[in-house]
Amino acid sequence: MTVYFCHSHSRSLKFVRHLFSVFCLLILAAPTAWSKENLQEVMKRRGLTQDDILAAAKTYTPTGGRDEFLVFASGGQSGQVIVYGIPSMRILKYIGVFTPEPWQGYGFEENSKRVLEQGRIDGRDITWGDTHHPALSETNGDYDGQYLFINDKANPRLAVIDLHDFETKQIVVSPIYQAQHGGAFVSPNTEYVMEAAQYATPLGGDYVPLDQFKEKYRGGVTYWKFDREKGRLDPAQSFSIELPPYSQDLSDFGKLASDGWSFTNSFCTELYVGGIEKGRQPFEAGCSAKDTDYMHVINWRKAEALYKAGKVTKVKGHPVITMETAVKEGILFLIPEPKSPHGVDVTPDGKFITVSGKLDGHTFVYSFEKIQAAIAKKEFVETDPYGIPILDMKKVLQTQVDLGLGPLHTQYDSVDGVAYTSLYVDSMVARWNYRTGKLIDRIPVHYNIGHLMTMHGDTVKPRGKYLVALNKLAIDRFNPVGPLHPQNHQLIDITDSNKMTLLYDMPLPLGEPHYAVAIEANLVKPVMNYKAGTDSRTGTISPHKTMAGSERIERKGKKVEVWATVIRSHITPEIIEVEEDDEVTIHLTSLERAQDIVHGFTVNKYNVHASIEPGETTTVKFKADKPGVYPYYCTEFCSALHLEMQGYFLVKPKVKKDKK
Ligand code: CUK
Ligand code: CUA
Repeated sequence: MTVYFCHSHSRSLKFVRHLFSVFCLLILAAPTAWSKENLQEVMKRRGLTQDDILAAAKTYTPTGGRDEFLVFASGGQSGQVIVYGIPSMRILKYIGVFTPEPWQGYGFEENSKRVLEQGRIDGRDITWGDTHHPALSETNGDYDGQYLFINDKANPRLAVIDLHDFETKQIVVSPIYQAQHGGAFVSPNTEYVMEAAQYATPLGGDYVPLDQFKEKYRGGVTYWKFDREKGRLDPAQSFSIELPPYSQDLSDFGKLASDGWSFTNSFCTELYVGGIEKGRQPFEAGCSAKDTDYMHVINWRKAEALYKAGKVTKVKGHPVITMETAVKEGILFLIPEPKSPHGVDVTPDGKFITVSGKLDGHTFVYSFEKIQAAIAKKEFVETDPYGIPILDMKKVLQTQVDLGLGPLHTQYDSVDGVAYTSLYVDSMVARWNYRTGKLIDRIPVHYNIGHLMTMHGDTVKPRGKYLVALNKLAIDRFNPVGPLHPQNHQLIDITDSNKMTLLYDMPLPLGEPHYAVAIEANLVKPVMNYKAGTDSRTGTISPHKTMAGSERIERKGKKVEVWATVIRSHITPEIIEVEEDDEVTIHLTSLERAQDIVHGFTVNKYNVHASIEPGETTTVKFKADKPGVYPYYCTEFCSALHLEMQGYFLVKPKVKKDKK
């Protein structure tokens, strides 16, 4: 029919003819809504290749489809965790961890405020976090889908997320560090969650001048006991090992062959303290003067026994095994590692440990068997300034591989011996074999990759299939959105042993996700609703559980307490009237059982918000310090009568007695 228009040659005004021809061109140039395009036409219009179509087919998930793997990515500076699916790369959830998260009511209702309050430091609310490393709980060295842990580097904290409802349940603060990077990493049966300090400080954080750096500043590694029954870390059963003031970087637990041991790399073993403004060399030079740094090799099972035997000193009430004890008892050793190392990753069989030197350009593979042999024979080349025995690198090294520039982190494949290492400077992923020390192939990524992740890639049983490159820069990959670009997670197909293939670019607009972990989706079994009256943050039935018909308002002096229920489509009660300066507590119970029917609750202008999920009981609290009329309402479009799910909160002004 369009053709008719174009050829219907009227002898009317030139202008009209011109309009017609423009219209005609438009129709020919772009298919209109009413013409069905076939695949070839779409490919032509969008400039897609056969490979693009294949990549799309490998990632596209039709409506209602599910992902094979779930990713838990650090939310970086957002202090949150990002959950997305593989292969679709669809974001499924942001979990509030160290930072208030309004949708989930996290930090805006009392129950979750109590979790955030656990993260207070020196009485101060810290409402952000620099999250780096998420870790999934493990059973026999493989993910079990029960818990997720994540660290906060800036404020030395560790959080526990229960995957039965994807909520943060606990935050613990390190009693002895001022910074914390080498965590979270879990032991093969999640007995402990490990974290190492990063920037050396006096343990406990007291003031000591920098000229006493060597004597008084320290690093360390903490083993937080995890109580799986309770689903909480137990500070009363946790302990640390004092380490030299080398900047401890990343850690990993041994497994299978190396079970019972843990490994922590370090940089700045030069003990440099900076001072560019005083005419000294800058940190980056002072901290990379030497050709090697040290990996700490720790027998944590023996350390646990020492702790249980009371061979500790207390720092701020926290048990610490001193370096002296650690050396005397033979639980701590050092191994030289490549210059400015980053990343330490134990192979699935636990037999090898890989460490990459950012400035060395080599990835080192250490043999755990050789390490054990050297320790048994006491083959030490020297001790460090703190008396810690140093193993002969040449004797414990399995192989040393040149993968490219700026190697960082390593993950493993389901194929025996195959590893993947990120190359920050080269912006590539290298596939190689840690048994043979051979580079297999490399794929460019865009750009500047930090961590990388394969499916179950840090467990005893990697699943292969996919790899995600967690790139620091996106530069030209997406539509520009100002100077702060999104990060770019690139999905890479690793099923072809000849060639890795890039499948998808996912912009991540939340924080800098350092590390991520991916688990088979069917291993995670979250609930769809709570047992009636559950306080989700404690997992217990709330004393304020309220059933239909027992809603009430009670006053005790200046305290007004409300027990309310929510269900489609009303909040009971609907009118709450208080007096100026009353302390108001509103407990809300959802009477819903249906999946995905969530109500939100706010009292306008009082900065409270709750997400009341099916079966949940939660509480908001505030002081009615400003007389007036405040609507309250449900903030989720929960039903056709959602807008009517409202009420009035009235604050009567005080009667001014002294005015006649
Ligand atoms: S770190 Cu960020 S790229 Cu904190 Cu694991 Cu290596
Ligand atoms: Cu409940 Cu809207």
